[in-house]
Amino acid sequence: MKEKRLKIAIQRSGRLSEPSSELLKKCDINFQDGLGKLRSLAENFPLEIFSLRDNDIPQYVEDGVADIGIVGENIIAESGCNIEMVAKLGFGRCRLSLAVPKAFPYSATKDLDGLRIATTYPAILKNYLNGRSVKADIHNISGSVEIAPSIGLADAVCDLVGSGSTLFSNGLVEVETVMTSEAVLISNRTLEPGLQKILDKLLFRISAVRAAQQNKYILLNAPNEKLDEISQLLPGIKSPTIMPLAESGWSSLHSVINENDFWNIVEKLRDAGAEGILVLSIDQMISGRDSIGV
Ligand code: PRT
Repeated sequence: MKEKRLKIAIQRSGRLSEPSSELLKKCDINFQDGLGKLRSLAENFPLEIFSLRDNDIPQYVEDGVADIGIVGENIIAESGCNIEMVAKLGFGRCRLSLAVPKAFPYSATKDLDGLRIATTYPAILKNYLNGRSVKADIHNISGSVEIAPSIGLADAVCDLVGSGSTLFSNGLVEVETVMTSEAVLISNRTLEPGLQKILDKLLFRISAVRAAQQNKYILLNAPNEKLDEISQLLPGIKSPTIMPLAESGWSSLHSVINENDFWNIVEKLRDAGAEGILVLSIDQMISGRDSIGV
């Protein structure tokens, strides 16, 4: 019988392409002839990959052409497709914001009443404005939204913002966040059990990769009389591993620390007498209890 394969759609060329294929590689999934073709089969996991335009991905997943996909929350919200979000992926972070020319005396959303707003996200914007009883003239344009006010096409824009430098260099000021977004894994709502099983295996690997990205492995040497104090500083998964060194009176400690606390903890460790501190990145981290969700 032909082996079942889960079909995943990722962006063919754009901001999410590289991080999406990187994530699959970190899950130890290899593709015949690499990625970049429209269709590719994984060699060591029952996965088939489609490289598509990201705007098309929610519809393909809803229709079952692809079983799962990686796409930004902004695209999902705009599509209105009936799909399931199964995991946040931690990349492609941005926000969809309203922005106005610098000279605009903006104080609240109602200041946009009756004005023209250019965007590539008309459905999200309409919904947002309706919720605030603001009636504006929404101009749906397909790109270069940020130049719309300077060429007289609109009074304001609603566009994706990363660093904010595009808005700044076009003389625009961000005034409201309509939504925040990151890349998520989406799934068709009615996956058959065999495909759901493959998705569960993929999610297990993604969860291990994501946990590893958020943590670092730390090794250090400490004088025995400082072990208690230094151990207290290392939260780890459970308690730190402690092993005696060849030099008497000294021990080696191994633990895992979260990247958010990283510098804070390392400084405290050094002040408490730790020496030879080594920090390593982790490929995968499997705790057995962690799960990723949306
Ligand atoms: O051709 P295709 O339809 O596949 O791709 P696309 O042109 O629609 O999308 P692409 O590759 O530009 O972005 C893919 C996804 O990346 C988006 O749908 C978002 O989920 C996410 N993302 C994250 C961003 C940004 N950050 C981002 N900064 N998408 C677009 N931008 C653009 C923004 O539109 C603006 O033009 O970057 C500019 C602003 O950047 P800053 O850093 O100057 O603020």
